[in-house]
Amino acid sequence: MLTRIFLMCCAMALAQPVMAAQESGNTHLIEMEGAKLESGQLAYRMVSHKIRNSSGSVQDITDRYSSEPTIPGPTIIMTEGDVAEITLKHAIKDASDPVSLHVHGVHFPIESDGTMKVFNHLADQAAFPGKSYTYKWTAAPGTAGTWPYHDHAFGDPMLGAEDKGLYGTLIVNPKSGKVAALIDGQMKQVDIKDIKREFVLWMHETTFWGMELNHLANRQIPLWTNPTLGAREGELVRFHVVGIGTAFHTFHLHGHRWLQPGTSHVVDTVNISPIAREVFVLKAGEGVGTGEWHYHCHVLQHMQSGMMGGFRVVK
Ligand SMILES: [Cu+2]
Repeated sequence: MLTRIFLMCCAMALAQPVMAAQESGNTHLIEMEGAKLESGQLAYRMVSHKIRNSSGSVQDITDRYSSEPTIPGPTIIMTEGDVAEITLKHAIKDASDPVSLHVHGVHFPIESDGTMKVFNHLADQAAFPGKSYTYKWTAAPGTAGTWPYHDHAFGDPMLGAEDKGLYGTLIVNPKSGKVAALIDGQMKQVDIKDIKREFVLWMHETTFWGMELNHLANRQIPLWTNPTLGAREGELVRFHVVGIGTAFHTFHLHGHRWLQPGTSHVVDTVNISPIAREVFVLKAGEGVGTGEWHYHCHVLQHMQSGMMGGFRVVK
């Protein structure tokens, strides 16, 4: 009897975090597909994203996304306490290999690992041609951050095809709604809702692949390769710099500096190794004003190959 009570208590304790998340947070109902671009590269596309809140009302935010497949893929934004059900469809023409979705950072059961049986010893967790696969993620407390998601199945059942463009970004905002930043030369807590523009920059071999999250227009704008970014002087902007592939980079932004997350270090150049991230908020043009500020990888060989872009700060 005691054992039974103990087991019941354990089961309740184990079940509690997921239930708490479902009760307090939103549920994201997402449909995505893996597709092929005209260039032959692969890319994810957002088909549908609906958010159901704790009282059951549903908001459709699909129109915030590009209607076309993009590199990087759609940026999924959640808040600590949210859960997501993501159904991935196979839409890669003339391909028999399955496509999958493997995410970092958040919690998920082993069935949602997005890997193949040869890898997880359980099952193929991927969408085969004409089929789909559903993944469940929980943005549990403590999983706030910017995380990559990517394929782990196509072409090579051990590695997948992230190298061909099947990768994207998950942002889990903290429940507090605030992030640390260096603003007007001081460490401050910034309200995330005051950030009107975010730039997602993936560093892949010798190219930046970018996306703007424009919260003024409620749109995700694909920026493609080595883009020029734009902001108004004094605007709070958040950068999400992510590495992918095999190369090691040094991300540098001219004229600006930021607080290295979790520290009081002020930096203007950071190392970005594959799947490493640097996420920071700054005030556009702070102390330096308007101008065509540049960002680039500081590895000379990568710079020589054109790994750079502009950060245009205007009045
Ligand atoms: Cu580099």
